[in-house]
Amino acid sequence: MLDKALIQKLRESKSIVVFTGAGISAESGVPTFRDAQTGLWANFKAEELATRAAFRKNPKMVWEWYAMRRAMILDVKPNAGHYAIAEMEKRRDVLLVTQNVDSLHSVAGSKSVLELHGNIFRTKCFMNNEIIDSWSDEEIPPRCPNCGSHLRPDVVWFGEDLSDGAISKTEEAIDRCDIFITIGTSGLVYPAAELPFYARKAGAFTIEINTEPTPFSDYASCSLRGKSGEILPQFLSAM
Ligand code: BV8
Repeated sequence: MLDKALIQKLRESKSIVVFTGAGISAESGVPTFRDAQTGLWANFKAEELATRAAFRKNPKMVWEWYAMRRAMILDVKPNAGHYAIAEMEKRRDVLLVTQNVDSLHSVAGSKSVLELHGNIFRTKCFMNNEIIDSWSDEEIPPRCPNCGSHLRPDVVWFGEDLSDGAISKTEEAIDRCDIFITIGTSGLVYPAAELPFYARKAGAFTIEINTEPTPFSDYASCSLRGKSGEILPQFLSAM
């Protein structure tokens, strides 16, 4: 159960920034980044596969890793945590900033979603980053119909910059918000991992929801240990 002070904070809130990581999709059955890889990719860490170098070295293996993840995500549904955040948008001014590439927040009905690390269901040309909607499946990975280069998922790989303005747009929203909620992220990937600390410095009331402690836990105004799918519906009732 939430304590009275926290319920009061949520009740009085006007503007909220919600920041999510892979943990919010765990209860939908999507393995988190910390979970071990399986199958053909069992000997690789996600950080080793999600890079330009890995794609250049073995485009087929990396393309098929994303194809397997897309297929797995298409088989799952958003969970109570995703739906609670989507519902919050109808009761408060909410900006949802996610590190996830699985689209589950949008499927759950969230409208104001900022995808810091792209989206696994969008595909682009490896050479010029142009989004490509259709291609022939003769080859794996498929070729760009315009220039013949390989196609790749439109996600931000390690070593690649986030899209222009994503972080500054988030910081502008944080400067205006009274509550910042960070959910299901180990806080190990930068620059996204700096956002909760930015919110603390900006004077927001910072709430963490995670099943384990993280580098931010000791700095949060309130750090809740538990599952986001169980805690977020309680937040919604307080609003
Ligand atoms: C950048 C898309 C500037 C791809 C992702 C050396 C060279 C180059 C860069 C670096 C370098 N060293 C460091 C860097 C920076 C690097 C970085 O941070 N590396 C880390 C490994 C140290 N960052 C970058 O490269 C970024 N770009 O810096 O550009 C630059 C440019 C050139 C040169 C230098 C700098 C780009 C980073 C983006 C990478 N792309 N995703 C794909 O998906 O395939 S990151 C990916 O991993 C996710 O998007 C997510 O962001 C991250 C995983 O983190 P989490 O979401 O936190 O998930 P995780 O599994 O870790 O944790 C889950 C948590 O949930 C756990 O705490 C668990 O306890 C909790 N949980 C589980 N179940 C529940 C739960 N909580 C609540 N309820 C539950 N039920």
